[in-house]
Amino acid sequence: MTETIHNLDYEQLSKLFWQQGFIVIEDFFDAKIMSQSQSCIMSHFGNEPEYQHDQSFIDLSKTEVIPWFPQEEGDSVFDTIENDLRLKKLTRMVLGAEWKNQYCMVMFSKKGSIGQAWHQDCPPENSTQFNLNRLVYSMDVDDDLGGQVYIRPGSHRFGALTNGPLFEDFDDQIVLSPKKGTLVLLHGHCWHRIGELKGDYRVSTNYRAAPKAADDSITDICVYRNMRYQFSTAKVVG
Ligand SMILES: O=C(O)CCC(=O)C(=O)O
Ligand SMILES: [Fe+2]
Repeated sequence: MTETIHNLDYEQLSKLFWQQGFIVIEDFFDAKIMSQSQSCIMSHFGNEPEYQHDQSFIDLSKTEVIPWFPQEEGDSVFDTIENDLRLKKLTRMVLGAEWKNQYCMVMFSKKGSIGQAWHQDCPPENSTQFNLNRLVYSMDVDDDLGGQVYIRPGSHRFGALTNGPLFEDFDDQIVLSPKKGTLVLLHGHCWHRIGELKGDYRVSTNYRAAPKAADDSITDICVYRNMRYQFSTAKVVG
């Protein structure tokens, strides 16, 4: 089911995205721009970054990750990646001519992070209301590092996550180990989680986009197996 596509057949990639709820393209970005992005991220986080989310959110959601919105600070490497014409074309093929950028969010995990529990980035009840994760990996994720990406293929059509263990292994889950330069497109309704980090740190950057019809606050409520959490109010809402 997980196909890795190397040449850019935009039609085929879009079809595969809608079948699986995600696609993986290795070597989408060249090593030079990935290294630039990575060193910018590392100099921002330094050696001892602190978790910024509310402690009760971290405890409840099992999400040990530190977000950063780098475009607010104006380093142009993030704009260069966001403006990549192939990325824009692929996004257009997947979302249609009318789509919008949401924001660029770097996610940093420290040594010992348990990762992120199964979640959907936004409520799945209305199929027109979703975000598109455009995940760019500026460092290798592999077995030794941990922090792999777990996805249930086709689960953007399954509706809301069922109750159950927050890090359950599903028989049909797939596990991605994205290398430096890999682009992963992932539908926000698709069930996904991040595995435990065994190495020192892990970095991913999400250039979130959405269909034009999606609400601008679409990712304000994240769906977990044990709760729905609203970031703007820092409250459990269901
Ligand atoms: O860090 C990743 O690989 C993906 C994290 C995630 O769940 C997301 O960006 O929605
Ligand atoms: Fe997510």
